[in-house]
Amino acid sequence: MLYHLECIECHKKYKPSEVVYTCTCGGLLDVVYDYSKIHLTKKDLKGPLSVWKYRALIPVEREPVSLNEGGTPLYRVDRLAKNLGLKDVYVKHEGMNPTGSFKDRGMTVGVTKALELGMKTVACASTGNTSASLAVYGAKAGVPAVVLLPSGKVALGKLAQALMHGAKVLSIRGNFDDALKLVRDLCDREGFYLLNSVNPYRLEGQKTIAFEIADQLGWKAPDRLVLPVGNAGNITAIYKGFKEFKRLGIIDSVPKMTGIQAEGASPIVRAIKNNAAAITPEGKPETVATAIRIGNPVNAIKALIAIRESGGTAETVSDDEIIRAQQELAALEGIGVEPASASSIAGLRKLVDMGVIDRDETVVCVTTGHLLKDSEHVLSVCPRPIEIDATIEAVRKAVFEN
Ligand code: AN7
Repeated sequence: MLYHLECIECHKKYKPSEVVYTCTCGGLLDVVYDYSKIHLTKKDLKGPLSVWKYRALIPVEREPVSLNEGGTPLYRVDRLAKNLGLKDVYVKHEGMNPTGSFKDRGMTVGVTKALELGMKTVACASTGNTSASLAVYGAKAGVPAVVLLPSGKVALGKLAQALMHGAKVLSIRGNFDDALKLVRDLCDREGFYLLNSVNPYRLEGQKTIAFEIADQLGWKAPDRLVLPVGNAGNITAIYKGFKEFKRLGIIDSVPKMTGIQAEGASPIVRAIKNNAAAITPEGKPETVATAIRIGNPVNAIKALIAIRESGGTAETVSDDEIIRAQQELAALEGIGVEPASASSIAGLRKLVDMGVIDRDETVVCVTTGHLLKDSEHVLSVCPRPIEIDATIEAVRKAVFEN
């Protein structure tokens, strides 16, 4: 067997044919490969970018359930960089995936795995994007999807996707952490396949963000990677991707993994600052960035390892800083992202100002979701359209006068 599942705490092993999400000891699972049997070189990686280009490092056998995910742009953002006082900044815009977020990379793998395991229903809890992606990939696979959302706290674009693509959408009177607990119980009782990022196969798809960045930078890793952290799956996955490419001799180094959380939902940042072995969950997470309104990140232990091992760090940003960064990225670079994604830019600015990030570093910020996911928020922070009569005088007056 080329790979197996293994507990990161007690190292107990599980076969790929087992439906299991966490170890009997409670530890998180990782997909572990026999790298001596994987021969992947830069030459094998010619051609357009996509998640399934890296099949040699993706643990499924069957034909993928795919909508052409991955292959997102890496933009060089010189005007923003100048504004921040840096020289070399890039944005990996994951909002350009089929459903408008990075979650598609994990879902194409996770839903394919569900079919491979013969699962009849897929399910997740979500702050929004995971549910949109699961609804879409469930539809593509012809498998019913059940999604549990925190009532009143999901951006409209994401909810619209989950509804239109035919998921059973349940609005839970509680927050994301409550919904996740519930869906884990539901999956255990009903035999539904759990597709939150506690499922290690999801992360195997998401690690392709690292592979693409390395390729787009000319087979190099950046000095630093900055990204929003909610349930802490993505930071874990991207770190794994860079480590794998280093191990296979495709790149020479791994970036300093730098996680950004909103002030009102920052258990990982507190654990890093306090040098704690584990997080202390937050009972009442709150932020304008609803995607990362999470108090008890399920992948916290893996994320703490990624941040510490790579020499990275974690920092909080306020809602005002998030909104300012969102507007700055939109106006200076033409890149439209949702609030959670803008936290990476806000965090970069803060860490440069604090002197933590060196002005000579090459930095890649991951923007995880598209602006249109949360247009209600846009209307609350941007000026309203100017309503006028349909005459040229009125138009000229509005254009030239304040
Ligand atoms: C835009 O959809 O958790 O740290 O349920 O939608 O891997 O959780 C979304 C997370 C960042 C955080 N940016 O990623 C969900 C959900 C956006 C997101 C994150 C999310 P993780």
